[in-house]
Amino acid sequence: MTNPATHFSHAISRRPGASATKGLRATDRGAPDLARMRSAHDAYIAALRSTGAKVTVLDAEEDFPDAMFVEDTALCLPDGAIMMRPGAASRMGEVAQMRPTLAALFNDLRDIGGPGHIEGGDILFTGREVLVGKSARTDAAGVAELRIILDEWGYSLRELQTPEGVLHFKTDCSLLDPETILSTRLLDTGGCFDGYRVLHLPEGEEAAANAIRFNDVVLLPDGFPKTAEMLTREGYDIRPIDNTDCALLDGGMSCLSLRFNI
Ligand code: CIR
Repeated sequence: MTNPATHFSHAISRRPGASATKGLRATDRGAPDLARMRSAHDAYIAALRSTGAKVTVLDAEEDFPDAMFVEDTALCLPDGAIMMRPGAASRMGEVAQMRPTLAALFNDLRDIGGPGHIEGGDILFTGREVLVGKSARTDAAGVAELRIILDEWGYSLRELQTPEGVLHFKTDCSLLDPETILSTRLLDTGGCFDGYRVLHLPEGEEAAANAIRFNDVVLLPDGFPKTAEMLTREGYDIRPIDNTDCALLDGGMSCLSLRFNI
């Protein structure tokens, strides 16, 4: 039986729109180059498809500059999908845009109704548990509402804290296999990954932390040679993807898709 945290039959992505140049960012290091961003996005989709998965690519959504970061709109599990409630006001409307697509695929579709907030980037499903980092986007009330649904579905949820100044929990970590987490040293303090094998990002390459294990490959931001070498040495089949432009908007590999089995 394949692990639902690493092996997927489907993914959903959304093409970057021209409005992506206005996407949220903690620090303004310039606007993304749209042509390069779109070609990196194409390479990302091709890497997902190369594993045999079906990838649905939704049209760009110009009204929502961050809509390409679809991961934040939902949590998809074998039992059903849960629509999130983003903590960023400008991103709230993205959820309604995604909902019909997931409603057509999942029999059990739930909603985080509020008043709390939670974004998918703060949730790491490892197969044995769901780790959720509170952050500037995800609050205790949002986590509590998620917990009620996950209790019903039989998952254990562990509430953690995303470090100050880090956008999402998964900005700083990724699941490489059901036993192994790739993490920055900053996040891996306080025992949040006790019971897992942890590979630390080499110093200076912390920006490579947001990778994804997708079937038998690991999509990794390009340009981090020490991390690429470490993961290859550990036996992972890595696919480097240009993340230059998404990085300007604080995005990485996980943000660009919803991944699930149906
Ligand atoms: C934002 O600030 O919401 C977007 N510019 C980036 C979202 C990245 N999403 C993710 O890490 N799951």
